[in-house]
Amino acid sequence: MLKGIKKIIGPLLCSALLSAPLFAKETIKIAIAGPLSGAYASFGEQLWKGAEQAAKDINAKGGVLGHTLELIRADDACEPKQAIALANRMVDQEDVKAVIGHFCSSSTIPASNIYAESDVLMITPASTNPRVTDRGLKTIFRTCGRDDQQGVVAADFLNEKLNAKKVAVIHDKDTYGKGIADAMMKHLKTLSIDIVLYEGLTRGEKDFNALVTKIKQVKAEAVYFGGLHNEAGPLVRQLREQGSMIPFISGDGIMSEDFVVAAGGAKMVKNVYMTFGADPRTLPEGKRLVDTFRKNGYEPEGYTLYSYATLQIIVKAMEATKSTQGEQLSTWLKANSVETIMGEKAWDEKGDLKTSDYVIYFWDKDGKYHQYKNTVS
Ligand code: ABU
Repeated sequence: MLKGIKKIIGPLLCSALLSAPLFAKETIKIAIAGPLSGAYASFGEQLWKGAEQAAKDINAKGGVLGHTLELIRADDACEPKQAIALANRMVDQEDVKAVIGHFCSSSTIPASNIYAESDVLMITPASTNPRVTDRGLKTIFRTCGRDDQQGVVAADFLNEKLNAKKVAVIHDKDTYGKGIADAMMKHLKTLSIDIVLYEGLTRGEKDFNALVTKIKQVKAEAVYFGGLHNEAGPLVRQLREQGSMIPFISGDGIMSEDFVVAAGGAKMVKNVYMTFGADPRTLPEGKRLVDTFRKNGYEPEGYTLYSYATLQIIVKAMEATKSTQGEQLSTWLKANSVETIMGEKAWDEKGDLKTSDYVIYFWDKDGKYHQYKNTVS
């Protein structure tokens, strides 16, 4: 009911918020939604740190048409039920004008229904499952790619560079993990590569020794894992402890140095690869920002700069439309591109980026990741 009324009177209120002097001191609230606690908190921290720095920089230059940005911490712990409750709270109680997040696709998908119904713009910097944007919700966007894009890059790498003929495909049974494993496998099948094992593990478990034994029994020449670092780490460690040095490849769900910690140290992640967008830390547009993060003792890894860019995009759309109404922002974003710290971004009708930039990374002897350019040194 509240949501229905908001949708009808929303445009009036929003236009008042951005134009009337009466409300000149009112802040514009933006939710930063993701796992800010729990096993995947390092990813939530990436989203928070990026948006926090962006808000600081934007507010220092006068905010959004004179309004200060206020960020709201929205912790879903990567739990779909918590994400739904949180989305309702952000919309009904916090009255947020846009959402950066969520991180986990399994949270983003149900939460996005609530934002769309309430006419609130949601841009996820990190949820890569195709269903985030394939459901046709008008106010839902992303600043990352899709798993049907990164899965193909991983399969081609297994075929062309690793020359693996027998691959074990493991996933964590979650929306993202199973989805990316299946997308990768679909392309692998077109390359006539044998899938010698296809199995789901349970999130939160730490002992994968029985699974590793199976991987060895089927004589897999490489392992593909769909899931997050908390499970990828122990899996690769136990593989190495059982004496197998076969290549291990995964997706953006392990894009955190916490993966190395979960694996038991840098020596365990030798011969580990992953897919992720081209490293935004190396772009000239972001150099000064990267230096600022590093000066403050924070390495802007993974999705940190994606989150920074996402707030730039939201602000640009609000300034251009003089509105916070989701559908107006959406229409503008689908018709315009935005210059960000990660370069120029533009979207298709579904809210997906028009350009995909997935590449392969490897982990070096010090436990740092680098883009793979035909060598791991
Ligand atoms: N894309 C990596 C992990 C987040 C998710 O899509 O669930």
